[in-house]
Amino acid sequence: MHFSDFLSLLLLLALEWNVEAIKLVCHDETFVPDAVLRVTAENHTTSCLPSKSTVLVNGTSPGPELRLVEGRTYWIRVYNDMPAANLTMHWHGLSMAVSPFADGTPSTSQWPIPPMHFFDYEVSPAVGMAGTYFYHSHVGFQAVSAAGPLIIDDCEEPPYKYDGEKIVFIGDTFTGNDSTIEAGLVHNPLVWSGEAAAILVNGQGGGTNNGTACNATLSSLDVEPGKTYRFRFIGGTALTFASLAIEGHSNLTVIEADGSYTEPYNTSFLQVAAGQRYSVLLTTKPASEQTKYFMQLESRERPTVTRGYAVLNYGTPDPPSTFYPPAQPVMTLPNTTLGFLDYDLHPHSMYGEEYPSAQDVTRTITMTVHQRVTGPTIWVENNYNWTEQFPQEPYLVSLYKNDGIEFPSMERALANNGIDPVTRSFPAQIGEVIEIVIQNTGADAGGLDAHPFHAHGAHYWDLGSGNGTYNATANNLKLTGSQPVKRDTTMLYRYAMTTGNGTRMGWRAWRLKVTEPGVWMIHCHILQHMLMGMQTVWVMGNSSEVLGKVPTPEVEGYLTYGGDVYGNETHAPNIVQFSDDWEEEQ
Ligand SMILES: *[C@@H]1O[C@H](CO)[C@@H](O)[C@H](O)[C@H]1NC(C)=O
Ligand SMILES: *[C@@H]1O[C@H](CO)[C@@H](O)[C@H](O)[C@H]1NC(C)=O
Ligand SMILES: *[C@@H]1O[C@H](CO)[C@@H](O)[C@H](O)[C@H]1NC(C)=O
Ligand SMILES: *[C@@H]1O[C@H](CO)[C@@H](O)[C@H](O)[C@H]1NC(C)=O
Ligand SMILES: *[C@@H]1O[C@H](CO)[C@@H](O)[C@H](O)[C@H]1NC(C)=O
Ligand SMILES: *[C@@H]1O[C@H](CO)[C@@H](O)[C@H](O)[C@H]1NC(C)=O
Ligand SMILES: *[C@@H]1O[C@H](CO)[C@@H](O)[C@H](O)[C@H]1NC(C)=O
Ligand SMILES: *[C@@H]1O[C@H](CO)[C@@H](O)[C@H](O)[C@H]1NC(C)=O
Ligand SMILES: *[C@@H]1O[C@H](CO)[C@@H](O)[C@H](O)[C@H]1NC(C)=O
Ligand SMILES: *[C@@H]1O[C@H](CO)[C@@H](O)[C@H](O)[C@H]1NC(C)=O
Ligand SMILES: *[C@@H]1O[C@H](CO)[C@@H](O)[C@H](O)[C@H]1NC(C)=O
Ligand SMILES: *[C@@H]1O[C@H](CO)[C@@H](O)[C@H](O)[C@H]1NC(C)=O
Ligand SMILES: [Cu+2]
Repeated sequence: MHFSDFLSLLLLLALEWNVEAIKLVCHDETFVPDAVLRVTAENHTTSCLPSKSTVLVNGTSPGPELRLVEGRTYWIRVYNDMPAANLTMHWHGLSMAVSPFADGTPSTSQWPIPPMHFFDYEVSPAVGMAGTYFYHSHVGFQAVSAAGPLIIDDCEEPPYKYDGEKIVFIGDTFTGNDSTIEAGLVHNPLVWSGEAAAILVNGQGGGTNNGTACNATLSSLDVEPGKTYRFRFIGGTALTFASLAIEGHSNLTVIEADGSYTEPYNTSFLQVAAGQRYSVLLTTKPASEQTKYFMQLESRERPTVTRGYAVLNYGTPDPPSTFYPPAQPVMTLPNTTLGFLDYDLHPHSMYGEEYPSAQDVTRTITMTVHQRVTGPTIWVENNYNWTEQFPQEPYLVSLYKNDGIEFPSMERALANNGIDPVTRSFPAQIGEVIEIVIQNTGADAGGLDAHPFHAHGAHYWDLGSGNGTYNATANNLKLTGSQPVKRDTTMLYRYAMTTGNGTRMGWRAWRLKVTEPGVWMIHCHILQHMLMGMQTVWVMGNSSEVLGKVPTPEVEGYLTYGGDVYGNETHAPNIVQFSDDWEEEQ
C-alpha cells in the first residue's frame, strides 16, 4: 500500500508504558488480506440429523485450517455473508493485546459485523505462542458450527520431531437450530438445548446418543505405519467434555497444552473440554495387524452419554474408504478423572517463562459461581450475571465514548469481592500478580456442574484444582519445586452430584501477571452456560493504558454499529493498523 493511500497520517503516541505507531489505513481494492473467511447460514446436514440452518465458514464446519507463523502480523478478512445475523470472529487462545478491537467479543471488544459486511482482523501471534488454537464466532450459539482450526507455526524448529500432523477437531451437534437454542436458554422457565445429538471429529461422526444409535459416516485419520505424528486435539464442542482413547494405541505423549509446549507426559487417554487443546505424539505400529482402529469419544458430566467415533486408518487413503461406527463400544473409557493432568504438565525447558512465586502475589480474587433458579435459571459470578443483553454496547466502546459505563473503580471493586458493582467488571492494575480462584458452589436447587473456564487476553499459570475451598498454603506446598504450565482453558470440576445451596465444593486456581492492558473476558466455554450468564469482563490497566492506544478521531469508526471500520461492497473500511510489521508482500 502506498503512503498516499493513507487517509490519515502516522501518529506517534508517547505513552509511559508503550511507544507505538498506529495509523489509519484505507483497505480499498488495492489491499490484499493474508486470509479470507466467508461465513454463511445454510441448510446443512450433520451426522444423523435432518438438514437445518447452520452457520458455516467457507461452506464447511469446521471451517478451513488457518496457519500463521509466530512473530508476524496478519490481516484476516471475515465476511458476514448472512443476511439476518450478526457475526464476530474470536482467535481463541491468542492475545489481542496489540489490536484491542480484534478480539471478536461482541459485548466486550467490538460491535458485531452487521449482515453483508466484513471486518479486517489484525492478528499478531507473538514469538513463543506457536501451538494449537481455533477460531470461532462469539455471537449467540454460532460457535457450535462456525469454528475452525488455527495453527501457529514455530518460527524456528519445534522442540519435538515428528513425521506428520493430524488435526482432530472435536465438535458436537444438537437437534435444535441456533436461534431456537438461544431463545430457550434465556427463556423463563429455561428450555434446555437437549444433550449433544452426536460428537463429531472434523465435522463427521456417529455412534449413540443416550443409547439411540446413529449410523453416520466417520472421519478418517489416515496414517502410515512406523511414523510419529503430532495429533492436534481441539475442543471445539459447545457442551461436550470428551473422554477419548484410540484402540490399540495406548501411548499418547502430551507435548503441548493450549499453546504451551510441555515436557513429555504419557497418557493412555485424554479428557478434552470445550475450549481446550492438546498436542500428543503418537507413534504408529511398525506393521499394523489391522488397517482400522477406532477412536472412541464419550461425553462426561452430563445426565446421558453421547458416544462418537473416528477411525485411525492404516489403509490406503486413495480411494478413500467410508467408515461407520461399530455396533458396540470398542473400549471402556474411564469415568471423569478429577484433576486430569493438573500438577503433571510442566513447561518445556526451552519455553519456561519467569514464573511469579507465591510471595509475588499481590491480590487474590475469588470468583464464586452459582446457579440461580429464582426467576429465570441463570449463572452468576459473585452474584452478577453477564448475558448478551448486558451491556447494551460493547464494553470497550462504552469506555471510549464514556457514555453508558464509566471506567471501573478499583475502590468499589476492592470493597465488593473484586467486582465493581456499578460497571460489572473486575479491574486489575498493570504489574499486579493476581490469583484468580474459581469457586464452585451448590446451585439454588443443590446441583453441581463442571465448567471449562477460559481467559482472553493472556495465558495464566494454572495452579491446579481440588475439592472444597482453596487453601493457598496447602496448594503452594504441593507446587513446591516445579513450575506449572501456562494455559487458557481449564476445568472447574464437580466433586459430587449435589450439595447444599451455596455450599463451596471444588475450586480451580490461576496465577496471572497482569501485563496486557485491555478489556478481556473470562467465561465458561460451554456455550449454553455463557448464554445463561456465565461470563465476566476484566479491565486490565488504568484508563490511559486501556484507552490511550487509539486517539480520537482514529477511534471513531469503531464506536458505532456498522461504523467506518466495517466494509461492504461499496464501502472500503478505514481501519487502524496497530502493528508496523505488516507488509503486503509477506
Ligand atoms: C475461503 O473462501 C474464499 C473464497 O470464497 C477464499 O478466497 C479463501 O482463501 C478461503 N479461505 C481459506 C482459509 O481457505
Ligand atoms: C433452508 O430451507 C428452508 C426450508 O426448506 C428454506 O425456506 C430456506 O430458504 C433454506 N435456506 C437456505 C439458506 O437455503
Ligand atoms: C446486531 O447487533 C446490533 C447491535 O448490537 C443489534 O442492534 C441488532 O439487533 C443485531 N442484529 C441481529 C440480527 O441480531
Ligand atoms: C435417556 O434414555 C432413557 C431410557 O430410554 C430415558 O428414560 C431418558 O428419558 C432419556 N434421557 C434423555 C435426556 O433423553
Ligand atoms: C511412549 O512414547 C514415547 C514418545 O513417543 C516414548 O518415549 C516412550 O518410551 C513410549 N512409552 C511406552 C511405554 O511405550
Ligand atoms: C451402518 O451403515 C452401513 C452402510 O449402510 C452398513 O454397512 C453397516 O452395517 C451399518 N452399521 C450398523 C451398526 O448398523
Ligand atoms: C462411572 O460413574 C458412574 C456414576 O458414579 C457409575 O455409575 C459408573 O459405574 C462408573 N463407570 C465406570 C466405567 O467406572
Ligand atoms: C442479568 O443482568 C442484567 C443486567 O443487569 C439484568 O438486566 C438481568 O435482569 C439479569 N438477569 C437476571 C435473570 O437476573
Ligand atoms: C439459596 O441461597 C440463596 C442465598 O442464601 C437464597 O437467596 C436463595 O433463595 C436460596 N435458594 C433456594 C431455592 O432456597
Ligand atoms: C491450609 O493448609 C495448611 C497446610 O496444609 C494447613 O496448615 C492449614 O490448616 C489449612 N488451612 C485451612 C483453613 O484449612
Ligand atoms: C468433596 O468433599 C465433600 C465434602 O467433604 C465430600 O462429601 C465429597 O465426597 C468430596 N468429593 C470427592 C470426589 O472426593
Ligand atoms: C455499505 O456501507 C456504507 C457505509 O457504511 C453504507 O452507507 C451503505 O448503506 C452500505 N451498503 C449496504 C448495501 O449495506
Ligand atoms: Cu459452564
